[in-house]
Amino acid sequence: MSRHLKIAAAQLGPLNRSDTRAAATQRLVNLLREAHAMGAKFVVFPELAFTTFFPRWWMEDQAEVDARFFEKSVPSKETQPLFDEAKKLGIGFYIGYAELTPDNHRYNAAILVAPDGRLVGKYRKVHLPGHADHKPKAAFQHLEKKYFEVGDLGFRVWRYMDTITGMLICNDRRWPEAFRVLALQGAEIVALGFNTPTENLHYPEPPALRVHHHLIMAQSMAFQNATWLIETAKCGYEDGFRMFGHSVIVAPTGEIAVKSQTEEDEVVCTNADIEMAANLKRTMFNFAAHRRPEHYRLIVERVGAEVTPWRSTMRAKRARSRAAGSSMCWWIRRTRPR
Ligand code: CDT
Repeated sequence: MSRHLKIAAAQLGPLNRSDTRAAATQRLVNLLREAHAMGAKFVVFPELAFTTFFPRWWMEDQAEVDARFFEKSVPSKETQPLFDEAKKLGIGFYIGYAELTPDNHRYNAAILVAPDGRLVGKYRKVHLPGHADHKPKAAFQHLEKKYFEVGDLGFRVWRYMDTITGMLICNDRRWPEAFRVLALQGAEIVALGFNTPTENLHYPEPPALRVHHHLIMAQSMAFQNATWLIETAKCGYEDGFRMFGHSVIVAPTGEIAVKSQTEEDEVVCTNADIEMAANLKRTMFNFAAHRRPEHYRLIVERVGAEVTPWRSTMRAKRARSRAAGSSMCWWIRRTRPR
């Protein structure tokens, strides 16, 4: 049985602070039309796709931040044309935005919309990178921990366009746990939007190495979880700060099916064989047959790495060997000075 779906990554070039939501929406509509002309049925837009990547600035007037960068409802009057066009063209899509809830919570969110315009699901970003404090000496800020709360919806999948589809956002792609939780629910497609600065805020790092990490993560996450993975960038010089492109669609084999070439508005598309994911889940990555969760308990019990100090390891081993009736075991002999 073959199951194919034409999937696309609709990358955005820079959206500056001065760009209105209406202007951003018009560009998204243009990308949607381009994807439609390529035959796409499911389109993934970037993280925070209606505005500039505002967490790069320290801002104190939260009311102004809310008005300029957060969405109180999606769609809104300004963003409605994207939803209308998608419905008209019969295209399903993923899009990221800054969500302000009626009870005043703020999340970095993404939604999944069906080709008939129905809202299928919502995800709120769990892994928030950066910091919450002002770093006046840094070239730019990464204040996701200031502006957003940790997502409270978990990692879910949806029956969607004859597939099982899950959503993640940007920094989530660095955490294998996020992908595995989706894969354990049968995810065949993972959609993810990102904004990744070309410069590392925390320590000097060659930009090419950052792209290398982005690509090896995408390839390994797709393969080890037997999913199609669509990762879409917002990129280019946004308000003078560069973010890299390299939007990719990766097959469940870990091979890059298509990749963007620019740091501008650009669509890449592929005809995805969804059964390829299902087959790998029955064979190499048949979780039910091969996983050993009884040995993975630390994954959920421990947050940070804890290394037992060498001295207490020695003491524990000595005590164990004494209890076993041996006065000295091989590892003490080996560590004793000769
Ligand atoms: N938007 C986002 O999550 N960006 C992060 C930057 C990490 S460096 C603070 C990313 O993982 O790409």
